[in-house]
Amino acid sequence: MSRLIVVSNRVSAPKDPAAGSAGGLAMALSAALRKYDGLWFGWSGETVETFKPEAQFEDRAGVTVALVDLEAQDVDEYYNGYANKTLWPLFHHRVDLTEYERSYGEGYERTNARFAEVLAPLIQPDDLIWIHDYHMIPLARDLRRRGITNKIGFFLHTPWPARQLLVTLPYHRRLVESMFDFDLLGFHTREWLDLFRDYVASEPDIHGKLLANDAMEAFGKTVQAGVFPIGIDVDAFVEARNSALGNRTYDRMAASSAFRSMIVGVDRLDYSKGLEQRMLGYEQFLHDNPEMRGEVFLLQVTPISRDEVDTYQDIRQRLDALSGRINGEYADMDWQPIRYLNRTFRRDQLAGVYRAAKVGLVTPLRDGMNLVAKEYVAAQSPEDPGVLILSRFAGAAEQMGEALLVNPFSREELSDAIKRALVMPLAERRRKWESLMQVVRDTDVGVWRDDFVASLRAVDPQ
Ligand code: ADQ
Repeated sequence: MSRLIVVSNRVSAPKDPAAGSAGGLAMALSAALRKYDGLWFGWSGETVETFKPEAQFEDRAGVTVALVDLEAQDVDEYYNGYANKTLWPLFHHRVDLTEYERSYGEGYERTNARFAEVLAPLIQPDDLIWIHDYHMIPLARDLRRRGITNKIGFFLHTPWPARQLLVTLPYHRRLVESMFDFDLLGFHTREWLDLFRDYVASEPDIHGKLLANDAMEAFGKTVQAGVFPIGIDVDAFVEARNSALGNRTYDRMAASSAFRSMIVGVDRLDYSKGLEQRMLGYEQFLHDNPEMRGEVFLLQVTPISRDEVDTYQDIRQRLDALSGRINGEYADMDWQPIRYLNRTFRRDQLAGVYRAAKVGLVTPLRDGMNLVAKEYVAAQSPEDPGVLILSRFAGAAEQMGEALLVNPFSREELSDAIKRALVMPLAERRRKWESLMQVVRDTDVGVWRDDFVASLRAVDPQ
């Protein structure tokens, strides 16, 4: 059987899977790599004075990882620059936050060429190569330039943007053209794939054609594409919920909430997650429903991320101020409406917190999929499940129509949905949960991974 080579900006294969902090994606890819005797390649997270085109190998719980160090300028221009200040905001429809610096684009191209230089000699003739995310879009092209003819797949974890916004990117054509050097392109939802197809069909002079079964032709090449909705490791999550620490956390939350209903939000600190709008919607709910004040609280768990980027420092300050203002205005001697925490938790603790929450508030302004929505559902107790409020702009909404779908830009809609979730009768909560849990189970992370690998294996080579 052919080997699988997974490539991502950061290698998240856990050193100790038993520690319980690794995400489902890291665990699922690690499991695949153990099965296919593969390799996980990516940036080590370290910088060096002068780039050396060689990888350092490590064994992480039976998975071989190959790590490359980058120069500080690469990290600035490729990672903090083009990936996180250009493509991330653009792909989340925030052209107002997108920085169009030419040096970032040059750093992105240079660093991907460096990855190709190190990776190419590690590839054996039958290997399947699976590249992840917007950091590494040109990598297939750079590998092809080095004579690599293996099947190469790409999976985009973010949304794909509307053509009208994508064309604000200088060199957008070069970026899309490099995607035609993959054999298979994977997106979370039909909507993201359709937006990509719209670009191919409408952009002048690229001679784009839409073919049967989501294949496409442009730039004189063809590529196959497909929808592969990512999921969570459901069994691991249910186990985490039932673990000793999961139960202890649940008991602790139940005791500390003193019969108040908990609403939970769990998100990286990122402007795409709609955290300000969420707090404003919750404030609206407190305003609209004076009789329910004191009976609920919002636990917002938000670890700091990408703090080297100015926009992230700005939003952090705004959230500190907003949560402080709402607490100042509404809190009572024995009640605080928002508990806002900037920290991470282990998966079993998170599962306990989710289970104790009557409402899961997942309201990104735009999100590739959103795994918190699925984790919240998987952690609920079947006898007395909580209610998921989900943004219609999360990729997850395409599968999870039984959630209370909301427009996160509207504080009134958020307020109404919170009220409805809190008073929803048990029979309706159960019915909704059963149908959502079925979806979460049917499309778990193993199904996602195996579907993608099988589709890549089956694709006709370029
Ligand atoms: P993210 O933007 O990181 O991922 P998401 O899918 O919600 O978003 O995954 C976040 C993960 O981090 C979840 O597993 C969650 O449990 C964990 N997490 C968040 N806060 C935490 C905390 N305080 N402590 C511990 N864990 C915490 C990107 C895309 C998404 C897409 C995923 C997978 O932006 O749209 O769903 O990749 O493709």
